[in-house]
Amino acid sequence: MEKKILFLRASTGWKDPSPPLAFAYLGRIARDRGFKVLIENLNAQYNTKTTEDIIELIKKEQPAIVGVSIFTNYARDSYELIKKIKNYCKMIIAGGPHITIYPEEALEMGADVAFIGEAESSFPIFLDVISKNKKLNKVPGIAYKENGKVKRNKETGVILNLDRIPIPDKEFFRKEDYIKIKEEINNFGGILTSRGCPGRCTYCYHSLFGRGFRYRSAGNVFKEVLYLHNNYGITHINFIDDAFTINKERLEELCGMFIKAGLPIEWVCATRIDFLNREMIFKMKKAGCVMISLGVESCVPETLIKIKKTGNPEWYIKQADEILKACYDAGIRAGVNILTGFPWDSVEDIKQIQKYVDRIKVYVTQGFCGGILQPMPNTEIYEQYAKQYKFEKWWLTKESIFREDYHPFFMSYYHVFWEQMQNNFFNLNKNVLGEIDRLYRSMGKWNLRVIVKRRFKNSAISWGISSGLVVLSNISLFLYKVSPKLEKLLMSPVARFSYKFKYAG
Ligand code: B12
Repeated sequence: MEKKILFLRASTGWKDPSPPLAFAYLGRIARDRGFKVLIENLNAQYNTKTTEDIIELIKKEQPAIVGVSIFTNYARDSYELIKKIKNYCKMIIAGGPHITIYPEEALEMGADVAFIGEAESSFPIFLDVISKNKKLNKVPGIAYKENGKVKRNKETGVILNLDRIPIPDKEFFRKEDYIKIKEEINNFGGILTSRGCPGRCTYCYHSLFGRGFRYRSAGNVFKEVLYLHNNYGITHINFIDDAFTINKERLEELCGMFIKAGLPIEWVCATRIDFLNREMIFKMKKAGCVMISLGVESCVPETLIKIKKTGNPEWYIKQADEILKACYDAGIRAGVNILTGFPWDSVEDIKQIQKYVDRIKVYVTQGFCGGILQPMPNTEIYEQYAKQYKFEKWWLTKESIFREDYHPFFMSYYHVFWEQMQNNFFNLNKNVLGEIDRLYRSMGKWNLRVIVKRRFKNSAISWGISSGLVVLSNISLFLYKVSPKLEKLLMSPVARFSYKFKYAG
């Protein structure tokens, strides 16, 4: 009988616009070892399948292995899914950033095997062992139960030569799970070109890929670009690295390859402002870069130092200004991430950020992003404050507000981080929260301006439409406070229309 593996991701309050790369990497490894690969990402933005559908699928396909991928913020949803499907599965394995820290938790919650760290080295050995009915003690980087006892094998360590990992395969994903309208950006173009980040930011999770920066060669990365372009007609590449521009020489080499190939491919990336300069930005533009997302996070000196973003806030703010100006001059859209919700945040701090946002916004031509701090386990901030603020293991108890796919209209563009604000992990007082609320709404207002401006060049028309959307968002916010059901009833047609409008023509 054909061996099958089914990869699953639970549905969460925050949908995936793109296919999870983990399944593309691991799917390829499984396929190369003779497994038929099935994927059901219940969190894909247009996947409407239910847990019952998954149970039916498991009964029909009888996969030898069911693999679940887990981030901290949806660990609870994932464990619920595991509980419901457990009786129908032969073997459940779990992996991902959260499981790397808490493999035992996954076993307690019903998984048979938990993968610790990067799985490209352990997973092939695991598949071989399973296929030959050998013992799991031969597999590095896993935890499992034997006779009721948890066993944890020796770890694999990070993978040093990333070029040796086979290029992730996107053939297992259904396009319609991620793309509804023809004009929507084809999100299959995500590429990870490096692992690890030398940064020390105290809020950032780095337990999976570590702090040692490892990178793929320019040639190896470009091979993936060509694979996506030739096989899937991808013309939009999203480099999803934490800081894509860390290695300047490689960036230049890669830019040279894009320029030489002259293909109709545009690309976007994210990075830190201390790994960029004007010259690099202009070269990136020439090579097809259309947007850079910058992890600025704050302008408050005390915060920048406390979160270990920089030891020199004055230099940092100047550098951010220069980078933003260079992106503007080069014609690359700039996105700026702003993070708030730190335990020490005061009304004055948030007002200072508001002033900063107002000052730089003309250069923020992609819009603002970021969020309100969700303390991820094994980060410095979590370790320091979890006990004090009593949010230890919050992922097991905190339920997301939105259990169904519909989110109120105001969250679509205007107040994306509204739900994160409700979590209030650090018991911030009403005044600080009120200021944070205002800050993110003003960033949302700017985002609407830039989104609409990209479609309508006439400034009076674009101003009119974006102002209309701000008014509609505020109506939605008001209605939601009166009654979420009423908001859904009245605003879901608006949400549907605005979605089509965004991608039409
Ligand atoms: C792209 C991305 C996203 C995309 C997801 C798109 C998608 N389709 O997956 C978007 C933008 C939607 C997103 C959103 C969020 N993200 Co995000 N994201 C990333 C990013 C940049 C890359 C993820 C990736 O593809 N990595 C490459 C793959 C190969 O790695 P991987 O998924 O970890 O898989 C490897 C192992 O974990 C393991 N593995 C994974 N799954 C499985 C399953 C099995 C069965 C096995 C055996 C092994 C295994 O094997 C893989 C190969 O080594 C990472 C940072 C990073 N550098 O990884 C953050 C990251 C994963 N995100 C993170 C967070 C916090 C979030 C948000 C909560 C953001 C927020 N502030 O609110 C949301 C929540 C999403 C949700 N669904 O609820 C954290 C997770 C930390 C944690 N403890 O879980 C990370 C690590 C960033 C960080 N440093 O803090 N994210």
